[in-house]
Amino acid sequence: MSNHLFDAFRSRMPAPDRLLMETDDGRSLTYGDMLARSAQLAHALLQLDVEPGDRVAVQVEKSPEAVLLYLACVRAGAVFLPLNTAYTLTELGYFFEDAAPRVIVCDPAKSADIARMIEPSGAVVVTLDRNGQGSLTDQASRQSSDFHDVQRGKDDLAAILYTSGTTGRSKGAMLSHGNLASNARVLVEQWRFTSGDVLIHALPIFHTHGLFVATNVILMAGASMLFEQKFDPIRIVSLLPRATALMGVPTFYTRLLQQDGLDRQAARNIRLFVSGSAPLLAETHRAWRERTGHAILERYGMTETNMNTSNPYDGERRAGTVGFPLPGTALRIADPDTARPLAQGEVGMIEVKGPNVFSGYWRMPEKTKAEFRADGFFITGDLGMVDADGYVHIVGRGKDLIISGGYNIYPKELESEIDALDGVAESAVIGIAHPDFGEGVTAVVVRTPGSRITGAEILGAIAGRLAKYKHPKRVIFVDELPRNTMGKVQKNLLRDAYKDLYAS
Ligand code: MLC
Ligand code: AMP
Repeated sequence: MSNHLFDAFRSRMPAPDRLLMETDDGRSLTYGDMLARSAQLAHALLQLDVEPGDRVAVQVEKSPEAVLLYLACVRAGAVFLPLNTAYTLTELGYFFEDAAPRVIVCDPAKSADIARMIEPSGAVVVTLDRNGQGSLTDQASRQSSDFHDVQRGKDDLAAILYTSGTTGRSKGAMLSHGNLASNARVLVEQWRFTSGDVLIHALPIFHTHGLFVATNVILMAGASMLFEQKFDPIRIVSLLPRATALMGVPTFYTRLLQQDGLDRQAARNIRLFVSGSAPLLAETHRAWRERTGHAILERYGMTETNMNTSNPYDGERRAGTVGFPLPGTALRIADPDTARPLAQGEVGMIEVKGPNVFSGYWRMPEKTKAEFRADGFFITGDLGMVDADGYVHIVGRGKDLIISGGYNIYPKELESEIDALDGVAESAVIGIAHPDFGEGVTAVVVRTPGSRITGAEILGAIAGRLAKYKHPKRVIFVDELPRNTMGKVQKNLLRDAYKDLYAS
């Protein structure tokens, strides 16, 4: 039977004894192990009555088993729904209600709370731990290591990834087998991955970057990865001589530059450093080149579209740009209001179309419609321009979004929480240049008359409700927020006023 995405991996699979991954706690997994164990997990999913198209929501720590579970979902025809391990129970409640998963896979510490929370929905809650009796891994160990992959075509869903929305509710981006397979194939070709490559994988695997860019590219190339639980710059420098490639968010590169051991000698075996998910400062690009002799290759993507553009493998990797549209992806710059295509050099909305672009938001036809043009181009929300040589520059965002260390934070979500507190009249949450995270989440708050609410009290109130990475790094109190004549808060004035807040 044909299973579009897994067949694509299978077609490039090396000999069964080739290494797929080695972990920082000394475990290794070959391609043969991957085939057998993902088959066992796929059987275990079917035993839980998972049917094609059913969602399997997964909030677990990074591990080989988590990757195997992703592949098992693909093979069983299920829709993999990974969730950031930082999400609180409050945040999870929304995702479970919206996605209505058949199975929820979580860490043992959370399973009782989650089971209680979703009780009426009928979803099954299981854990993935290696030693736990009754865990999915345990159930899988008794299954056959042969599995007939469930038939899935290129338009069938492989995954749903939630992305926060500018106006509140998170939206589930529906990604098909074809979206993932086509993008991985293009990236393998563009970045010249072969079965001889060894990638340092230190990204989380619940977002596009770590899961679809890094992991899918490795599977599609039949290559190997050094699979790190966390990003630890000292350890990454020590791993460089054993690897040929590294993919990271800009914070990886700025933190690595602080390591004395980072030099040409350490990077002697590396052929490619890739950066994405947030803007890489031209200054970081230059410093990296000086220290290692390598020009970082910057690319641009998003959850809804996978990767859209990349700097060239051969040819100039131009600092401050995200390179050229990938083969098969059409990119244009349009007037955000009228959709009129703009000329080269003009700044406007980046719009994209291609096999990489998702089919829509889960159960949100209206929101889906609003973010596509009539001719099928997706409106990214990023503002950019194309220079005379065809390089795409991202010059800003048309959406109120903060990117901190590669994670997206929508101010609206924080503002709603803060505004609801006693003693707060209103708030504006902004991103301010931050030397480590790129942008630092900052809350500017107006107290109600007579209120003495403190920053610590505000942070205390959102702890347990919102994931830690979303929390403001600073809370600033002001008498009033600047507004334009329409009454809209002028966040640009606030960003200007506090631009040096985190300057080191
Ligand atoms: C952790 N913290 C963060 C944070 N990460 N705060 C803001 N922004 C972040 N990104 C919090 C922690 O909870 C902690 O709080 C404090 O900050 C310091 O933590 P740390 O130990 O320094 O953080 P660390 O665990 O080292 O994580 C930093 C990081 C991580 C950069 C390694 O954030 C990371 O892996 N980012 C990658 C995100 C990613 O994969 N994005 C891709 C999205 S896909 P406290 O108070 O407890 O000390 C996408 C599409 C595309 O965007 O194009 O790729
Ligand atoms: P996400 O919704 O988490 O997938 O984040 C996608 C957003 O990250 C994009 O819409 C961009 O705003 C941003 N992004 C990704 N890569 C880059 C890059 N190389 N430079 C600037 N912004 C980027």
